Amino acid sequence: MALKLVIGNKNYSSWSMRPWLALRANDIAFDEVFIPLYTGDADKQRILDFTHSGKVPALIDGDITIWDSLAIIEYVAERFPQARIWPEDRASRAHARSISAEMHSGFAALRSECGMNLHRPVRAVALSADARADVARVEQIWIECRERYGKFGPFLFGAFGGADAMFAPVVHRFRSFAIAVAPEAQAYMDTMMALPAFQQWTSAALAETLIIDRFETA
Ligand SMILES: N[C@@H](CCC(=O)N[C@@H](CS)C(=O)NCC(=O)O)C(=O)O
Repeated sequence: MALKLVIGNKNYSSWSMRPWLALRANDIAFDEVFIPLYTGDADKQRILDFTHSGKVPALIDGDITIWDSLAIIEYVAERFPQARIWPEDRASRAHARSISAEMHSGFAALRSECGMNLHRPVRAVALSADARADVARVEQIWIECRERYGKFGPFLFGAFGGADAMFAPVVHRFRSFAIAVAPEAQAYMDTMMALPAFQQWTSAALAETLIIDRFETA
């Protein structure tokens, strides 16, 4: 039975984007179940019918349901070891998991001040000190990875993997909020933006017409 990935609006749902990219960039087949977010009780119930968390993304693999973006990426890594979602080397894998968990649990200021909204015209806004600190930390993470693993390829640990999937929406945030970054970080963003799976998500997002007012403020 094909995997099913339940996702929200591609324009806004950065959590949906992460496992979607992990699957698509590795050519793992799945059916996409799109449920528009914040439209009211009926769509919320459709999400609840898949997962009691009431949130997307969720991955359905037969009678197994996995919810939460990072748990899905971990599951995909186990289920499809040939995809090499995490680096083979134990120390590098620990590093990749650390930055992925840091992304998953942190960066609240950046997330709230620079929401992912692919339709939004590129425009800078004044960021709080906390958001600026988040930007600096993301740059540091990317640059450190590029210094350590650049010899293996252009992504954080060489080939595209779980950590890249976790940071992909940040590339859109930096781009659309015109956040200037160091050349090494910009090179990583360019690599990500050239990834076919990233481009597929982006063009599907730009084709969406649904507007979620609460995300159109920045
Ligand atoms: N920590 C969760 C966050 C999931 C989440 O917040 N999803 C949002 C969309 S990006 C959602 O489903 N919102 C719909 C709702 O709360 O009704 C993850 O990593 O998957």
